[in-house]
Amino acid sequence: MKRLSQISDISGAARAPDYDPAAHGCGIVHLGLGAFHRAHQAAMTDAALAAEGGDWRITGVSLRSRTVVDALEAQNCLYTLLERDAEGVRGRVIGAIGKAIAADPRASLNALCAPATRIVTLTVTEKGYGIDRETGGPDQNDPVIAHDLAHSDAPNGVLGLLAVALSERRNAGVEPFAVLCCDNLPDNGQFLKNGVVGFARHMDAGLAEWIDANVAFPSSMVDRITPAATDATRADALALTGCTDLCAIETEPFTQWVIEDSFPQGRPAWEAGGALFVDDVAKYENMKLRMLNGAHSMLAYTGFLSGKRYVREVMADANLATLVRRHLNAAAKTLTPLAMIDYGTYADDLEARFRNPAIAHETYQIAMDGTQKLPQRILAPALDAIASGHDIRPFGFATAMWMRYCLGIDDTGTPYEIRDPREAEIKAALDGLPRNGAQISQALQTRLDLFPAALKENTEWQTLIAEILDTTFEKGVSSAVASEL
Ligand code: CS2
Repeated sequence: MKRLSQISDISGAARAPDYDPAAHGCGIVHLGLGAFHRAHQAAMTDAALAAEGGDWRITGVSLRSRTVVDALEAQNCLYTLLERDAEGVRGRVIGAIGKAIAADPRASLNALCAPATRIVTLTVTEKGYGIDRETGGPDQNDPVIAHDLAHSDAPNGVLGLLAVALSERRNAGVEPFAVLCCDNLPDNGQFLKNGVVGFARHMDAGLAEWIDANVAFPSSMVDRITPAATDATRADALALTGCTDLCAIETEPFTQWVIEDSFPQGRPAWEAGGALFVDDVAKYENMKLRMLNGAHSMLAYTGFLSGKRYVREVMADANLATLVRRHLNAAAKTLTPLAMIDYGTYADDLEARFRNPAIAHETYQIAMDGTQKLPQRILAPALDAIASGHDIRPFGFATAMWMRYCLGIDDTGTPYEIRDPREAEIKAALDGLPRNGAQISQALQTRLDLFPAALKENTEWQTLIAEILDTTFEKGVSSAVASEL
């Protein structure tokens, strides 16, 4: 069987890039070479290269695993992107990645320092930055940050890599790159800027000032539901291309990228892939975080605890689907109006995307890292709902379901891993507590610094969560769901 490595190898029904990838140099370094990057920013860059060309291929850096790098390098960094929906599956081979490198500080720094690198993009997940949400600076309790502060000659984390690379560029008289955060965090450009400037301050105050004044950190909102690839992904890629492709990934047809247009050294024509350039991303980001991601987190905990493996199964359950719509409506009420967008239509479209029968998106995957997701997805809109006198029940319900999930055992008695970077703290907070809603809720709210004071002091919020949790303990999660209807 042929292994995908040349565009000319593609004999099946997949579409090959409309340009010659080898004719384009690299101008972007991407940190975090996971499926989401390959389904989203790399696909948009591919469209930009086809439309307007330019030396904008991507050097992808995998910060953790070598596996994806070896697999990509063995196939000349080409891979098949499948789009699935009720109509079927379509495939396209992406040529935008020019090179892949694994966690090797010097190789990563060389790529970051190359004068041709004009943009650095990142998808490292919420926890991957090592930024302390309270101070906005580097989290000194994070082992990667601690290592990098002590060894700035060989940084492993993103703050260290960016600060050291910017320092080397400054010393060499090379213009800085623009840094484009593509993770689901509010005001993600400023968030990352604060982290990098904070890290640089530990190295050299002058460097921190220079980064603050000279480096662009545009914010962006990214959206494309991308489940983990499976054997079915690889089998369909083979059928469509005629080639074995170990890097094939699958996603939904929908894609959205809203970007602040701040790229002093230029950028690819990402509009060609559907990107929207705006002056202020914040409203789009809040819409997506509170509606899509907030509903996702709610349905992930509730669905997982109800025995639903995939989002589509949650949506096929009439009671759960009603709660998803309730959550979307409640989240929409916390948003300020956005020109050209009707939040009701956006909610309809989200429901349709969640229902996509061809996408196998696991509730357990979305449930991961709750401590990193809850603040911006559930707690921030809950605060706004309180301030404006709107119903807080949907947010209290989502929070109670996360707390129920934190127990690590479902109603059938099956244990599971919580999969959260703060799992040890969650376990310590709950250790020895009886199944009592008020006590469990209190413990998680006081022992983890996630909950804003205005929520901790709100008696309606407290009573709501304790009651919902008690219903799950006394009658099970399905009764708690039914009581909401
Ligand atoms: C999901 C997101 O895993 C999660 O937490 O909510 O990854 C979601 O699928 C993407 O943000 C969609 O763009």
